[in-house]
Amino acid sequence: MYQKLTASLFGVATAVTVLSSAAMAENWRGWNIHVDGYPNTVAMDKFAELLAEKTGGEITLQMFHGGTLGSQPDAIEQVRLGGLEVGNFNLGPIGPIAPEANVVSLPFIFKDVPHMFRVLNGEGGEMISAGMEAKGLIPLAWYDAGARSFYNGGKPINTPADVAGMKVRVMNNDLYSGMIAELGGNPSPMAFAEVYQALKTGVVDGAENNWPSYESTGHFEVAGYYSLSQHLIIPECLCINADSYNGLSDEMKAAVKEAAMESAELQHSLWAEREEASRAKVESGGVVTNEIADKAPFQAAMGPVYEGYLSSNPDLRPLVELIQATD
Ligand code: GTR
Repeated sequence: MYQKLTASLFGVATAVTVLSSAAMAENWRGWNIHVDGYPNTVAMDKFAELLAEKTGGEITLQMFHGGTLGSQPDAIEQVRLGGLEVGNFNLGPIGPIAPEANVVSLPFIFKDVPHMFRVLNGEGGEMISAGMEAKGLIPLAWYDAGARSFYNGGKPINTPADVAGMKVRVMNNDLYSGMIAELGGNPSPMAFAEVYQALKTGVVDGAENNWPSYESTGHFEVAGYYSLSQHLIIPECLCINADSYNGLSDEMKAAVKEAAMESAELQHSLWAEREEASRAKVESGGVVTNEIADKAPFQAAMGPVYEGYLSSNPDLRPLVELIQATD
């Protein structure tokens, strides 16, 4: 009897040892919405490569591109809850979950992309990161997504009156719906993957995005007027599930962080090239681009959007002011 017990206990102990050494190698899964060759796709693949290299194979990452694992809001939930470990997310759809991160979705809050990065790399970035971490997401590094402008199939937009009555697709975030409504348009929140058909069939009249997404999705083929409103400059993150990261040893954390920073560095340089290439491609495909001589009326119309954000989040006024005071 005693012998039998020892033997079976020994069996259990062996099984536990085998299990725990198998559990040491982490196999992560990552989400990305973009197509092959897009700067973020290349940079996320680079992240996977660097991760394996810098952790000596202890952490591997399998990337799923093209939104194959679901829409962005769903994928954000997945990474928050740990169903997926990693994602390249736009902060737009993170805003409704983490109010601090929603500050970047206030129209015209950033003067330009360098201003956005100065904020992200300072105290503002720390507040945004802390707000995201409290919701289960850690931004390991920031990706560039340029500026978003309006496009549609009917006419150039020069004033808010040109947006009036237009049905415009936005990402899922009340701030964007408010933004379109304040310009007199009809906001239509919709998943990224549905926008091409919606533009083509006239379900919406227009949408808004940066040059690379306008080009990579083919939206330019069905909405040929691109008006440089540059009303939103939204950063993106290379984000990780908070428990997956916080459960790592310090050494592994450093390796993961380093891989993310190097991936972001690559993304930034690929982004700069792609913005130019995408613009050249769509313009040679017949897109009519216009500068907006006076953006002040667009900015002035955003008062209620700011007021709405601040009245729901009075404690975030200092963050808004910090961004506005950052040179
Ligand atoms: C792109 C962004 C995507 C997604 C998309 C959209 O610029 O990189 O993550 O947010 O816009 O409009 O849904």
